[in-house]
Amino acid sequence: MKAFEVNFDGLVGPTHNYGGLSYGNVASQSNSQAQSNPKEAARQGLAKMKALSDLGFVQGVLAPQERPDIAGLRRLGFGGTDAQVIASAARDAMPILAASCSASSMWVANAATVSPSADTADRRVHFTAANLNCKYHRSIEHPTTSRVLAAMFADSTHFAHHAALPAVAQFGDEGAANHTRLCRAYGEPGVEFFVYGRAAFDSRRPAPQRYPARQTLEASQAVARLHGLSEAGTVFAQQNPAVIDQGVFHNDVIAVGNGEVLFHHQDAFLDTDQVLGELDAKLAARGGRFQAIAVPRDQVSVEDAVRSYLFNSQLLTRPDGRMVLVVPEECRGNPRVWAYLDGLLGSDGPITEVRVFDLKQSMRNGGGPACLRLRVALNEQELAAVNQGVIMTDALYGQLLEWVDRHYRDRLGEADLADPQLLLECRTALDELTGLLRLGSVYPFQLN
Ligand code: SUG
Repeated sequence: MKAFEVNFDGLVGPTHNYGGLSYGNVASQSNSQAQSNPKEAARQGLAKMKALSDLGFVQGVLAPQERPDIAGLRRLGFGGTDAQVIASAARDAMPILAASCSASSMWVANAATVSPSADTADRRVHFTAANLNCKYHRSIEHPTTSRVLAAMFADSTHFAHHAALPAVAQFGDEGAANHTRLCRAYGEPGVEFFVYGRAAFDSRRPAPQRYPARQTLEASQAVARLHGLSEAGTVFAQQNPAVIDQGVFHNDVIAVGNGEVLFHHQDAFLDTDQVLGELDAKLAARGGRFQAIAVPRDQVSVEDAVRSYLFNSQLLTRPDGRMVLVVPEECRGNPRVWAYLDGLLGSDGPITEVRVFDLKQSMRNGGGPACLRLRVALNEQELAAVNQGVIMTDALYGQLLEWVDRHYRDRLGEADLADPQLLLECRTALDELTGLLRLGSVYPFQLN
């Protein structure tokens, strides 16, 4: 049976702003308080989705969330009408209101970890929503994420959904941003590669000193157990703590895998030789031929990788079997990275094309092409069982563009977050969106 990797991209929400909320994420910290443009952000994301769909890739859309998160603010003691909740939070706790307004659910690589049916014990596609409990603004995403994923992948003969792991730092889970899958073909059993930042229950393992390690080994192991993965089909590796301290807050900022290829920075992992050896052996046992492309630090430094987001690219297999690397504009702006890519294309390797996208609005918060998409490998039957309302078509693209133009502001600063009108705009837009994407009722304001 034919199988595909479907990329579901997060649609940027109407409250996209620069809150400086992510300690350890250099872009988020350095653009704190800058004016954002939610309309442009959503258009940039849609342009990428449309371009990839036009190239023949199956492309999906993942809906944004209701913000500000009024229910969350009520849990924190702000009361009265919705407008009063916003006003008192703005007066007494602006940083908490800002966190409650974040459109961070757009980075859907953090929405969940997904295991294709070829890898799982019960031969269903498994999803575990990420608890994202390292940051408040992200920890509030998973309840709605779970409802949206359940509405997209509703058929329980093909899809299994797991609730987010316990919300404590020891089980910190950032979803697919720390997970990649190697395989000979998407529909065949593959090797799921989990990369963690620290081992929470083993203090002898090294850990970063400056910035938090968001993903723990114990969280990755729990996800593998929930999904029914085999030992032959999993590899766990520790991220190099030194690169976390340089701003590599997720593994997908320093490595990306697809098919039999792992494109990574030389300094990405601890115990690199052992990790690559295990990937090689396990993929070989599944009939695959592992190909690691290690980018040397003397050509691209970790700092260049963090600034350009070279590794936060999408590595996609074209219909002709060659691979295309989808990179952000910032890669072209960095002479060392651009020279490296030039050399890569001239080499005899599997990557034969580079496509550049302008994603500046998202990049200023540390979100590149790979952050904006959740990969789901599906066979033909499973793809047919997906809610077709979320699959990108020319018609849906046109409707979504028109919807963005009608509902989104073209400028948002911190003061605007206190405007109660923003909540109403967001709810009106999302109510219409659930109709366009045929999701039913998924948002708190639709459920009460
Ligand atoms: O969690 N930025 C996100 C970026 C997530 C990128 N995702 C992947 N690498 N897969 C984060 O740090 C910044 C929000 C702000 O500062 O307003 C933010 O949440």
